[in-house]
Amino acid sequence: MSTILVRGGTVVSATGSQLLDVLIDGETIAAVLRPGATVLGADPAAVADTVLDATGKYVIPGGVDGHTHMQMPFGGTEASDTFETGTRAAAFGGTTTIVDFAVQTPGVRVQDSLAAWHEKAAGKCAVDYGFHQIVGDVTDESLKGMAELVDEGVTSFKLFMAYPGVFYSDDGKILRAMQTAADLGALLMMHAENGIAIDVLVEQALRRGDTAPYFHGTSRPWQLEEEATHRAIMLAHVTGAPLYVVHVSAKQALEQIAEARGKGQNVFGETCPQYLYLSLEEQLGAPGFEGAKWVCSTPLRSRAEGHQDELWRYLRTGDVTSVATDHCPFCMKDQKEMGIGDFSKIPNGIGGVEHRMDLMFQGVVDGRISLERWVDVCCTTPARMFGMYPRKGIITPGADADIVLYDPAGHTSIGLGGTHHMNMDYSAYEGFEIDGHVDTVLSRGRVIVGDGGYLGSPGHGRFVRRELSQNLL
Ligand code: DUC
Ligand code: ZN
Ligand code: ZN
Ligand code: ZN
Repeated sequence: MSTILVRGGTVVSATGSQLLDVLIDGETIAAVLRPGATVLGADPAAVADTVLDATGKYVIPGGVDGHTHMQMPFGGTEASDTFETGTRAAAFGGTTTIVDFAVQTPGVRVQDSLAAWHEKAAGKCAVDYGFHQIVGDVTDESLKGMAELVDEGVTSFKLFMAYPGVFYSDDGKILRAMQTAADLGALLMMHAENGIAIDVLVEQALRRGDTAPYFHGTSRPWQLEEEATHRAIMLAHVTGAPLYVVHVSAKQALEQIAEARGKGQNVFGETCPQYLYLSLEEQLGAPGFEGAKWVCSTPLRSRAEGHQDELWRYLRTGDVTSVATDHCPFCMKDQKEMGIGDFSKIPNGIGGVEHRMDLMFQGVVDGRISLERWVDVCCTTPARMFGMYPRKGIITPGADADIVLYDPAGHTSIGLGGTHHMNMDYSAYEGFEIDGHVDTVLSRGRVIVGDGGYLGSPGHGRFVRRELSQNLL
C-alpha cells in the first residue's frame, strides 16, 4: 500500500478552513495533521512514498454530483456521455463521485432496470458511482421492488410530475410511492413540474407557430413549477416521506420549500449551475437555433424576474441544500437539431458534470457564497443526503481518499476551443472565465488528474452501496 502526504494546503470543510496536512494510506485517509506534526516520531514527509505540494491551494473533499444521466435514453435519442466519457469529465472537474439514475420503463421490473444500469457502468467509470432509481411505473410489484433496492444500496427513488406518457406519475401513484418510501426511510426525489398543463401550453405554442427553442421555456412557466412543488410537499406531508426536489429553477418553488422546511418538514431543494448562471433572456437572444443548447427541464428562468439572485440567496440561507448538475448532455448535431422547427423535439438536457466545482467556486470569488458553503453544497451535504457520509464528502481519518487540490490562483476558460472533456459538440458555458482551477484529483488514494492530464483508468470507479439519507432533519 502506498502512502501519500498532501502537504502545505488549506483543508476546507463545510465548517471551517485550516492549514493542515493529509496523510493517505492506500485508499483511505490515515491522518489529518497540524503542519510540522510527527507520526510515530517521524516526519511524515520522510516516510510517505509520495509528497504532493499543496502550498497555496485549497484541499477539499472530492466533489459529489448527486444528479447525472450518463447514456440515458431520452427524447428519441441517448445522452451523449457514456459512463466512461462522463466520469472522466467529472474527474477533470474535481468530482469524484456521481449518483446516476437507473430508469424503469413501464413493464420492466425495477430490479431489472437497475441491473441494466449496473451493466452499463461496471468496469467503465473513472470515479465512484451510485444509483438512484427512477420509478417510471408505480405498480404493486415496483413498490415491493423498492425494498429490495434499498438493501442493495439504492436508497433514493425519483418520480416525475412532468413528461406525461414517458415517466409521469399521477398524484395517486405519487402518494403510493411516497408511502412506500416513508415505510423504508428512503428519500423520495421529485421532478416537480405540472406536466399535464405544460403539454397543453406546448401544443398551443406550436400551433401559434412559436417553434423556436426559446418557447420551450415560456411553455413551462414558473407557476407550474411552484404548483407542482407545493403539491409534492403536501403529498409528502400526508405520507411522511422525506422529499428532495431536484433541479429547482423558480424562486417561487424555493419559497415553497423554504416554508415547508420552516415548519420542520423533511424537504430539500437542489439546484444546478445552469439556473444560477444562465437565463431565459440569454436563450431568447441567441441567434437562430442556438437557444437549443440551453433547453432543459425545468427551464432557464428570467433574469428580469430575479430568479438567479434569489437562488443564490437560498443557497446561502441553506434552503437550497445541494448543487448537482443534472448532467444530461446532447450534441447539437443530430440530437438537439431534431427540434429544428419544433422545440418540443429538442432533447431536454445540459451537460455540465465537468464544470460544477469551478462554477460554484466562482460564486465564492464573486462573494455569493463562502468557501465553506462551496464545499458543503458540492461535497459534504450531497454525501450526507445520499447516505455516503463520512466515507465521502469530508476529509477525515477513515474516509475514502477522494481529494481535490484546488488552485485559487489558477484560471479556467470553459468550453473555448472544445477544451472540455464531455462528449458534446458545444459547451453550455462557452466563454465563462473561472478564477480558479482544479489542479490535482485523487480518487481513493490514486491521482487520477494531475499535471493537466488524465492519469486514471476506466474501471477504477466502483459502485457505492449507499445507506439511508443521513441528512434528515
Ligand atoms: N430534465 C432535463 O433537462 N433532462 C433530463 C431529464 C429532465 O428532467
Ligand atoms: Zn428532472
Ligand atoms: Zn435529471
Ligand atoms: Zn489544468
